[in-house]
Amino acid sequence: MGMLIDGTWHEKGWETDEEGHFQRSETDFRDWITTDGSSDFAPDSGRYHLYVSYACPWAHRTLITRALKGLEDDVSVSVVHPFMGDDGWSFEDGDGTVPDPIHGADLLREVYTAADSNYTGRVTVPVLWDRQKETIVNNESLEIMRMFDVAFDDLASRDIDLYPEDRREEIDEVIESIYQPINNGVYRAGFSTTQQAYDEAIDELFEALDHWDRVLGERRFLCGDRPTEADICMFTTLFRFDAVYHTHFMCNVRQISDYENLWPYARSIYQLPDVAETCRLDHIKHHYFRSHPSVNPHRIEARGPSLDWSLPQDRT
Ligand SMILES: N[C@@H](CCC(=O)N[C@@H](CS)C(=O)NCC(=O)O)C(=O)O
Repeated sequence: MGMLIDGTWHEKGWETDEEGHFQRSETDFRDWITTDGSSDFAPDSGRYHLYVSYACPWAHRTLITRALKGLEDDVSVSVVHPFMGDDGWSFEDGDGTVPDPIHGADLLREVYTAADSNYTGRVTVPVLWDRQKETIVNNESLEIMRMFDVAFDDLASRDIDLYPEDRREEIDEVIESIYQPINNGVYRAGFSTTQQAYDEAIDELFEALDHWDRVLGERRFLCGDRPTEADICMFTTLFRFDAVYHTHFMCNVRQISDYENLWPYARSIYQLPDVAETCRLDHIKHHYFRSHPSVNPHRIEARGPSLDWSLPQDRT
């Protein structure tokens, strides 16, 4: 694992502050695809290419949105190998790995230096590449998800609006409110280097999960009776929770499968059309257990649990 500094690779782990709190870096490529000509990037079938890891919860958001909207024929995809070692993400052969058709890259960092030969920053997934301008449009999952949902709506082969106009404020609030305690909370717990930083993260995480379990006792989805982007953001963390975060990141106060509402709710998202195909527990377990030597130095992959995500659920 490492990062690019002025276009050169340096081996470097994640940062924590002096009190042991995990620090996540900001992403750098933040252009937008728009339908009204207000940016250099217009939605177009075949123009954009998405680089993902099946293991990564942030990249998974973009894959689910692409699937739910039916954009598979419009946005092509490359999938990195689940193991992230000293060289970062790679396109090494593996079950489910899909090579880079544009640069023929061996390593994901080549895609970043192709966009900016002096790039400084972490080499993360997801990445949205523009074949026409030969650059990275954006590498922030929430923004890529939003572009697929809104800007690509006319190309979408499935009529589903995950960011309906009348719920936007609420959806933004929910996404924001689950980010620190839940989506990033599992990382804050797992990568903390002091007891105090871990305790803070765990308290916030389980308080938030308990809260949303109660809300989901009253509501079908996080923002009402239809799935929205907020549910996708919640789901990618819930899907990894019992298999990885519970053990690997020591988020072991409760499991998602212990929750009365969160568990059937998470299954109901998994069971939406084409979502299951984006879910690769093998890549998820391989990545987390083997790629974080500071957390799991012997890189042993934990066996369980055996959960049936296709178990019927009667949420209506
Ligand atoms: N803010 C980014 C975060 C993406 C991210 O951190 N991806 C992780 C994989 S789960 C990654 O590629 N990490 C590589 C690294 O930090 O070196 C987003 O939401 O898109």
